[in-house]
Amino acid sequence: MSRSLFGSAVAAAALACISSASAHVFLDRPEAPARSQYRAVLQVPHGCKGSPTISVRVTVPEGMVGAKPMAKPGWSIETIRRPYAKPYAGPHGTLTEGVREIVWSGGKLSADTFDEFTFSARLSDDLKPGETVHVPVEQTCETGAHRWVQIPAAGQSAHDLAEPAPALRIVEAQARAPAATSAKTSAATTIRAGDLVIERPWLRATPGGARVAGGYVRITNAGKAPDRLVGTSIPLAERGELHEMKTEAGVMKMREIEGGLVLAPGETVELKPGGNHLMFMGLKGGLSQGQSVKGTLVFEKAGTVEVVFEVGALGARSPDAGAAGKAGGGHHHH
Ligand SMILES: [Cu+2]
Repeated sequence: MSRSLFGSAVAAAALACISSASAHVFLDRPEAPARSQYRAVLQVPHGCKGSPTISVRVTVPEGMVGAKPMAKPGWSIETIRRPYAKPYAGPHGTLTEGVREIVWSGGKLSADTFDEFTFSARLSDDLKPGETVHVPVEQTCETGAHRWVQIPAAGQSAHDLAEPAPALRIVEAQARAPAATSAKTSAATTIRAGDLVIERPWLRATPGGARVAGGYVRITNAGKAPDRLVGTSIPLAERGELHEMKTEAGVMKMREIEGGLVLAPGETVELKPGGNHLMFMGLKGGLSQGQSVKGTLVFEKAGTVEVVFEVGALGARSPDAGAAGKAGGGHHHH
């Protein structure tokens, strides 16, 4: 195994706008409220001594339940299921086994660029506020590897370790501040376009450097004839697509909805996290919570409709919610 402190330092300097932790593989949200759904975004900031990364293997720690990787264009995903140490009661029944390892491979991440590898999991009741959970990552490069698996001993700092495992601190679930403005904004963000009622378009904030963003909206066809959502755009993105989520061999994957999304008369279609969504690719900049972004929705019959997307929190499940990994927390980029 080769490891170069010099190479790490160069990569870190090149990525000075990220964080001082960028020499290591790390979680972009290192804290999460107890019992929340956590979106683990692993930042892989460099290769191995200049050699490109070709595989990333994550061990899902005990207590992170129902793990599911996010699809990643250009990479294939393998999940390894094993029994948990104990059964976990959850909203969808008791889970006795699940995904314990996730391997992304088949891609190639050059040593002078960084990327993100994402999975989602529920933090079980066993993970108490104040605890730290470690998410070991093995990074394989064309030449060499890094094993980010070291866990600090009691009293030791992760900074003293050469290859620390990414760490997640569990914090007290916070009461969310009431969304005082939501009633007003939701009225303002309902648009009628012919027979279509378009409600509450929103985007998810993006972590630093991300080049894709998810978008969501609710559309009701109040007319008598079907229509179809066929496209979307925001000026910040090279292109917008309509995506659906499909489970293939136990892995949730997203892909483009062919022929557009059918809006049947009298029906409401909800684009939301985990389901059908808008996907904006080739972002030229980041999206921060609280921003308003002009864009369009394109319909077969109703034509191009201008909308304003509100930007919700990183990983939020809804436009009013806090970040999935940090409800009510103040995670801001810049
Ligand atoms: Cu997508």
